[in-house]
Amino acid sequence: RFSTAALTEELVIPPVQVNYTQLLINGKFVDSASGKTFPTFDPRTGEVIAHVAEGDAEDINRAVSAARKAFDEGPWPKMTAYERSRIMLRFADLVEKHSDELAALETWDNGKPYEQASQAELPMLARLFRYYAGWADKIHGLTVPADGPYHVQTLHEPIGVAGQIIPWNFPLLMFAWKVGPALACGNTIVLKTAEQTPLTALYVANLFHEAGLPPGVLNIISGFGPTAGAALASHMDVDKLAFTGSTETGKIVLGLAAKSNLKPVTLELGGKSPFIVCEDADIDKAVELAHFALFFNQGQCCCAGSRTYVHECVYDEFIEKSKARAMKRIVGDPFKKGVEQGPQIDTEQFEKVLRYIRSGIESNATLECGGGRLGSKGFFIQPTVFSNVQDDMLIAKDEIFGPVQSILKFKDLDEVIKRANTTRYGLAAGVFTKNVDTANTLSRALKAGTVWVNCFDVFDAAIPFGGYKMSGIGREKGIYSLHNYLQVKAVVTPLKKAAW
Ligand code: TXE
Repeated sequence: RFSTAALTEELVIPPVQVNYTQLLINGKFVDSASGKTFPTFDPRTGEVIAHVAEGDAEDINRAVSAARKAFDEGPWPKMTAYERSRIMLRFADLVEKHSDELAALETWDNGKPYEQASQAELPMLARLFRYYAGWADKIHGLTVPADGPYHVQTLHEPIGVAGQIIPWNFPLLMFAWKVGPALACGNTIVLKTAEQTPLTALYVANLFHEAGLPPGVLNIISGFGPTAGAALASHMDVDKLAFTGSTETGKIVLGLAAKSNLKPVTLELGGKSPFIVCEDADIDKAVELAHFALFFNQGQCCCAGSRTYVHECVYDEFIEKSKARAMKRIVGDPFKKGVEQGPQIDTEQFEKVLRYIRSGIESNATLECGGGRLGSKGFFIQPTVFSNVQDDMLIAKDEIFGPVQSILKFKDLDEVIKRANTTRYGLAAGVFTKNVDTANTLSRALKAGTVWVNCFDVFDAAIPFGGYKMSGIGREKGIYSLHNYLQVKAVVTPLKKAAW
């Protein structure tokens, strides 16, 4: 039993314990077929939190069979949409009831600040399920005017068994983005969590059953990518695959889907998003927003504003103030009040970020502050700012996924548009200006799935999210995500002469 109260003087957090470590198949917690387990770690210390059942191909088979039966035999897809939406609403209420324990468990397994988990992510989790509960009974087809004596209608049907693979940076939100729309449309699900963060999805899936979800509708498999993940992506009885993670793994799962049963795939992948500060911007606000755009969630955001382009007229002032802001950033135990930045997720990501910092120094970018690990325990990294970054440096091209801000200088709009778009990614972009013409020009010219103007990381349930280019395929959230989980069937019936 872990008591967070011991870790903090100022913040009172309920003690939390790990209750669920098995796989969730057909509404029951079960061991893996092999009996194997794997450890999940506390990123503050590198110590083991718990051993979790390790799912493999055989467990994916068991989970897919349960999801198939629940889809084919019901009751889920055959329930009224209103009944489905009531269960989703009850689930959202339970999330709110358990929100303190859930936030603590998320922080423990992931390392993100408790205040962020409890004040931002848990409310968003409940909100997203309420949003999609609202859609459940508003999904309907069309009547279509055809050239001839036919009555033509489209039926929007659930697609079947959805396979979903999620990453570790926002374990609960990624669960919500995937599960919410799939359930609203009447699908059944096998979801594989990330091996770094298996705990909270098991907890919330159990709440879903408490809310009345029938067995087999939502199955959760903890396990590794090349085993459990690959088995899910290549399963012949999975009708749709949704994946969030790296571009490299996205290519692999797309290939596995193609080689197996050609299941449709949505992908939400990496990014290298530009954040453009124009000469007319309020510099203090721009500095704060650019800082937030990059450092939020330890820099572990697919849409992080990781190329900060600053107009030459305000560049020097911007660098000074960005450096001062980063040096003030409060890094420490994520359970403590006021802490803005916790540890990176694991040793692999920690080493990757430090490698990129070394690469920035070696390529002669100017290290303004930070540049190394913080402390000697856990995976903490100093908030790091580089100036004089050039487009061809690795730190300006690759997704670092850590607290490393790269600041680049630009002269005019045409130039910055071209440079901002010269990337294999296209997930998001930020624009900071007081001029509406500049805002309109940039937001139309930037090749990115989201453009935030004078704001960043606004993640309303109704706003679609997804990438251009190698940042992905398809959109999640909003009405757009429903299309990922529906088949459209055209039904054509000849009309009698009198009716025509
Ligand atoms: O990602 P992976 P990793 C980026 C970020 C990070 C890098 C590597 O740059 O540094 O990816 O992180 C499962 N078949 N993002 O290694 O491997 C895996 O088990 C099927 C961006 O964690 O893509 C996990 O559940 N599945 C990102 C999920 O894929 C496989 C969020 C993501 O892991 C698999 C995370 C396989 N062969 C990392 N191999 C974002 N877009 O937000 C792995 N997986």
